[in-house]
Amino acid sequence: MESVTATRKETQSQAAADKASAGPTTVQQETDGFHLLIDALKQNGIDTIFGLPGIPITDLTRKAQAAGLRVISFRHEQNAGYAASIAGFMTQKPGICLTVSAPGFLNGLTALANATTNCFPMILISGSSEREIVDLQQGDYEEMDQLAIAKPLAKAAFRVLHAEDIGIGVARAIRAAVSGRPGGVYLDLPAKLFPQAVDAATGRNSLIRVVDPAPRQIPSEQSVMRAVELLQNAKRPLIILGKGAAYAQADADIRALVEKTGIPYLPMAMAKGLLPDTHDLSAAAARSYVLPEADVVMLIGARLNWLLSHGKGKTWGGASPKAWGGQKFIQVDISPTEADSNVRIDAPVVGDIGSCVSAMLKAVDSKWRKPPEDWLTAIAERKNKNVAKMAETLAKNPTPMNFHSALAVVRDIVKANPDAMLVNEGANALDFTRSIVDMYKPRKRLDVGTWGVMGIGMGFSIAAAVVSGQQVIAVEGDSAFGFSGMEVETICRYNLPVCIVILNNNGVYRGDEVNPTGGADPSPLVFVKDARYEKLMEAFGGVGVHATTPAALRTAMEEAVRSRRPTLINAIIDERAGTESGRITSLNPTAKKK
Ligand code: FYN
Ligand code: ADP
Repeated sequence: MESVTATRKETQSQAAADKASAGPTTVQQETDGFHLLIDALKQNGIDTIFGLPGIPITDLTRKAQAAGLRVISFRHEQNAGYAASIAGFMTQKPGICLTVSAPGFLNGLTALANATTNCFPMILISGSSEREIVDLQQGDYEEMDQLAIAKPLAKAAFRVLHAEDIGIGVARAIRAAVSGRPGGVYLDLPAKLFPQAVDAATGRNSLIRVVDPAPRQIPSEQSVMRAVELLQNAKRPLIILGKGAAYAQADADIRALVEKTGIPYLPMAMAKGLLPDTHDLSAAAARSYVLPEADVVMLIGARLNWLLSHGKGKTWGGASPKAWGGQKFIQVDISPTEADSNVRIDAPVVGDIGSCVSAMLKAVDSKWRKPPEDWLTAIAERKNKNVAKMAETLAKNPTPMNFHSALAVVRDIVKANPDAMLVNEGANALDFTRSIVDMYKPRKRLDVGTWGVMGIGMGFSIAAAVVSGQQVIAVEGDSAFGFSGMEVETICRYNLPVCIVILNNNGVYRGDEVNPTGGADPSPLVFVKDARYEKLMEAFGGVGVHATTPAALRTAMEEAVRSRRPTLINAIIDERAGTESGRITSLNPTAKKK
């Protein structure tokens, strides 16, 4: 039901007269911009706001909390923005980030741009300064034309000037964020809007409960048949599952399609667990074999961007860095313009993944022939070899710890707690975790995404805990942690079940670099040696652990999961462990060394 939180506006004399007579009250019901915004969000199923109070939205955060919204207040807007964006990914509802004007807005903007890049639905709501002064550039407090700045970085951007338009502004923002390819939306709310009074009934009528915000998009029958035929005639078919497939929440049908067709699949990082990583048809451990060898590749919610070497070049068996490897591609995606962006797409299937996959499932009938046995055997051989090699490395117990011996522990803990959310960022800390730690359920792995951005760690962890209520395990490089480390206070303040494991090797990539001049300054790539990150958590009442062995790490993680207390484990890794930029060393213009 609609629930306009009306402010009671009574003249003092009227109130006094009523009090005196104790007779029936004549009140004029009014609402205002604050309450209309809160009601518009609530009516559309928004229950949480991630943000940071300040001028002009301080009172909004108070009133939102008073009205029953959960308001999670951060130490820096960027982290609130990342939290909102990943809440959007997890729930298919736009995650809301609320910031102050100019600098607060800009701090949130990185996360908004990242959300757009990653196709996460999010709305950044920022208060802004007085329009008349901003537009004449007369030098207002935190003066900035925020709408103009947000536009190129967002999927859509809107400004509301009149309280009666808040309902429409919120409705447009929600539709833009979640329909079609999801993305980041900016909503500009000037300070003057909030106290604007509106008659309560008019206000109530101005609100919109958005009907069918992300309408199904049914693929054409012809496109489905074209794709299925191509797959059926393939000698070496491969399915690639991306985070769009994870987002779609079509888990059972995606699994059924893989299993019914018998086609091996490769999960992109955030699609890990969509089917359990231990699934027989997972080709993750044979990645560099299947990409060049496959003859037909079906992408489901994955783009042929840098993470897939643009679908061409040596990774795909091409003769030179830009040469096509000869594969035919099927692309299942909601965006009709995604196809042909890097290589030819022979069979685009445009629609929402749920509808596309269920249509394909129907087309795969009892006459379906599974892929040739020699393809499956060849993959299994590569896979078994890599898995055995990995098992051997994981079994070692070097002193000091390295990434493998520490992550062998994380792997066991995640296996024992498959509902736990895993957040992961860093370079080596990211790459090793991705290939060592198996995921068992969909949308449990949250990581640096399309940009490979550092700084998502604590924002994602907080949202993961708030949205899912599950234990969160954040595996962080020591450098990556630094971008959002202050949010451990937020984690403690809300008493969230977050266990942070810092794989600490004293620097960016590794910790043993020296200043080549012999000067007093350290290398730009190293940090304070033996930094005691765990004390940061202790400072706010959480549990801090300094772990130098896998056994100590295991005990600390088990205790964190048991107690659900905020925990930071400073896992000391050999400072010589780590490669520049991890598995993407080749992207460094000069340092091509491995
Ligand atoms: C994978 N592998 C495994 C397993 N899973 N071996 C054994 N067991 C298991 N379970 C193997 C896989 O076959 C590869 O070996 C290797 O491990 C690496 O697999 P991965 O990670 O899937 O492959 P790769 O080549 O690293 O993937 C490319 C990529 C990925 C671009 C998709 O690197 C990625 O997502 N990178 C994001 C990086 C990022 O954003 N970094 C931020 C850095 S910040 P082979 O088959 O033998 O090759 C600034 O520096
Ligand atoms: P990854 O990084 O895992 O490869 P990408 O972010 O590159 O994944 O690709 C995700 C793709 O999924 C995007 O092209 C996006 O348009 C698409 N997508 C997102 N949500 C849906 C959906 N519900 N239905 C169909 N496609 C979707």
